[in-house]
Amino acid sequence: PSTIHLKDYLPPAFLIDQVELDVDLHLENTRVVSRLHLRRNPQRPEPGLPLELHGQELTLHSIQVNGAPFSDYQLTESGITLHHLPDQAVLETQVEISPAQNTALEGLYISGGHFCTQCEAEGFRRITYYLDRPDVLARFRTRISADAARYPVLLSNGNLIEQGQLEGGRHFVCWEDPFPKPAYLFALVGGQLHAVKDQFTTLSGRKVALELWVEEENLHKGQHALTSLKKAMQWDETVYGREYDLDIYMIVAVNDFNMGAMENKGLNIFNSACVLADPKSATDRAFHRVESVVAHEYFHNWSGNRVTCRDWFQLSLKEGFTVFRDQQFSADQHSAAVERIQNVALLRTAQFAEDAGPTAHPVRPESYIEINNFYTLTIYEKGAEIVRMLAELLGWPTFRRGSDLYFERFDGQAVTIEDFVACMAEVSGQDLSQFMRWYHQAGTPQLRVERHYDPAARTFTLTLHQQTPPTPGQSDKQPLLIPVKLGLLDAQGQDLPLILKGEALGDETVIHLREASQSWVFEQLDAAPLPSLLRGFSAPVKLDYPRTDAELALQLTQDSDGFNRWEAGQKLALNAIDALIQQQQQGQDLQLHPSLVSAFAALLQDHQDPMMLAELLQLPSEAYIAEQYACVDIDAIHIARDYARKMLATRFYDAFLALYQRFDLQAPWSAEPEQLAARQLKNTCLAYLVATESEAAFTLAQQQFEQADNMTDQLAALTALAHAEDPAQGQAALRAFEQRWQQDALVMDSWFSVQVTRPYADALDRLHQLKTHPAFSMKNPNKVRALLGAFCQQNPSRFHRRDGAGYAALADAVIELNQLNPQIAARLVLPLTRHQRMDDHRKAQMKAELQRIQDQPLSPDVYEVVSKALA
Ligand code: HT7
Ligand code: ZN
Repeated sequence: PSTIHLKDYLPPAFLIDQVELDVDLHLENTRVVSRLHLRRNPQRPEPGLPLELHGQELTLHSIQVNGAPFSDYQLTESGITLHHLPDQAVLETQVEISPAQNTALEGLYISGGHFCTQCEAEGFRRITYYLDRPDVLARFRTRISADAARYPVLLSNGNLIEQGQLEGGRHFVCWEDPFPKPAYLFALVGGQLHAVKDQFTTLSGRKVALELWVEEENLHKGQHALTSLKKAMQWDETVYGREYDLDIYMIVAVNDFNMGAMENKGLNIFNSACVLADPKSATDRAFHRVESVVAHEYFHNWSGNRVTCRDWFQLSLKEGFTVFRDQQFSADQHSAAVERIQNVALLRTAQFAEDAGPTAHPVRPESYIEINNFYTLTIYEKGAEIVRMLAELLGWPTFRRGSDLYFERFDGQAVTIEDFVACMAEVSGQDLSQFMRWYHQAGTPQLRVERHYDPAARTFTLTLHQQTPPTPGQSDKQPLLIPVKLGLLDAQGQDLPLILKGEALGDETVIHLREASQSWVFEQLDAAPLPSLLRGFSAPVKLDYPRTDAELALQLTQDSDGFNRWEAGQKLALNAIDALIQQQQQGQDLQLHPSLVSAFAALLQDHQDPMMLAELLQLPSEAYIAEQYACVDIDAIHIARDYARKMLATRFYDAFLALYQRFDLQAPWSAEPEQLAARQLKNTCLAYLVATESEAAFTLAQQQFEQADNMTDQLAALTALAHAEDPAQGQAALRAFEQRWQQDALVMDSWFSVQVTRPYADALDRLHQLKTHPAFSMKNPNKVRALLGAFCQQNPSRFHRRDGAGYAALADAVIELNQLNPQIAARLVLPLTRHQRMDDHRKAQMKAELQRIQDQPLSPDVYEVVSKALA
């Protein structure tokens, strides 16, 4: 497979002003007629350039130019090159495609008997020959015809302009999208669907019809998405001044989908897991996911659709900015501190691991083989952190002026990350050239902290050293501009006034670290303060900041920054777990460090915000613990964390029980924030209670399982029972759950995941059994993620079994999926690529499985990932 380089970017030889598509839908042989209104691109004045159209798995029937047959072309596997075209032309192609055979779920395919499309990044070329690149923006008119009884609903982008009956029981519709768009935003749906409808009135008084199209049996699961959509529409008007532009906004739910959702202009297509929710069948987490994904796709209408990417190297231009926007939205709807904690937890486990592994890449990559492999946590989450830092550096009002300028200046254009940052530099007058390194350098910077108090001078000197480790292809790293938000705490944990060079800065400030090492001298301090650094996680860095247990305990209970309170608790827990790991490695008896016990005592006494308390009581995940070590002892981590959890559960059994019983178990479900927080905290307590493996706790879990009127409580109880050491504890509940929910594909996903995340030796046997369950299918990405993804990513001690059977199971699945769905196969294989910090025995086994995959005929998607991991 060939590598595509950013440095080779050239504008297209032709532009397309208008596209007329005629799609005649049939399962096996859909006919697509496309008429492209072309003209030469003035940006490419070289004489006689041919037109190179992309096309994949298309059967070509005919080509005409300006109404006459045309034969001056060459056909290849990846497209068609047309020579000696006039400067302006209407090019008509007729092709045939087979949606029923399309298991890759890119282009036009079938899900649950409905036709649907996925065109980002390069799916449109599987529908017709086209300039399938984001810098070619055209107006689309789409005529769809299909069997009227089987596909009564036919949708595409824009406004419905015509419809009617045809012979042979067929019908047609015609849609026109007035906004020029790149082909990746094209969408088409055909099926027996039903709509939940609503309306939104924009700030300027326009009425927008909102339609959520689902299968009939899911109509009752649609309200939450529509409510979320209206909240998002209003939020974008209020916070970013952005109004919706078409008269209709449609969302369609499909069961087979490679990712979460897709922001096609006026016709979003969603994975049903990210749009359907009712309290009986969906957890609070699922409700939150629906709200944030609906908002994310809606926000793309400006950050992505109205202003799009020049090329796929600029992907984070739309994704990083849009994730930042959806995070701001969620923070405004819920607890801002808890939202930040959860986002950072994901970043620091999964994105930091990606940035330290063989597939590490800059947020603006230089090259790729398969663009689908670059829809990564780095592009999305680290990209969002970069935008967050910009907002922090500029301050919100200036950042907002920069965003207004960006949308105004580039509306209707395909642009670059430089264009975005240039707007921010222009409105702020700041030189952001050093800041651009965040986009170009891969790897997570490390910040080392030194502190010195001078009692005679009453000054406190804070010194920060930054260093970014080498990553594949980038050995030398330059210092970054790192915004560090901080406060100084006194002995009681109160914020001290900050005075730097005689200037009073209030309780909190943001210092700008630019050099490899830099110092700040804070004045007029009567005693050594405790710095509260990187408040709100103001930059995506690893902080090496040694503190005593007493200092961490002070921050945990007193820091005015919610994020840093949580962070101090995590650090205390990491220290205690590290001590347990060392005790094991030295063959000593395990003894939990008293500082963590005292921290839990303090937390459980202090009846604070229940949502925050539920977060504070969580121990760091095994994945995050593993992130702390250059050589990972996977078994020791599992044993140490489990021991700490059980010790805390036993020591505080009564406190957890009292807290658990504080909540009325019979209270009917409600979406109110207090109820949601209560469920979070109650289920955190239940997990600790059951960790003691006491009969009384199992009885509580059993009662909750039977009485719950909502999925959050039911699934929490099921998980507690099914993750007991004795597999018999969970058997009855698992069977009852299966009986109750076997018709609900989304709930069955949770049932699969619960079983394979059991942290015991039988988890892999369960995985093998469940692969033959009638509800499982390798062709459905949600099922693959629920079973194989959950086992490999959420059950580290079982995936990394010493006998290598976990690795073999993953490799077998990747080899099978490589044929069916390369995009999903290339994502699934990622846990096998994280072998660098494993012990030699496991490293060798992981590499052997990667080699076994590499020895197969591979898709470019899997080839790219596996070859990087073996390099
Ligand atoms: N912009 C979309 C990214 C995407 C995608 C979505 C569904 C299936 C395949 C896909 N490939 C790329 C989703 C988003 O970030 O909003
Ligand atoms: Zn997105």
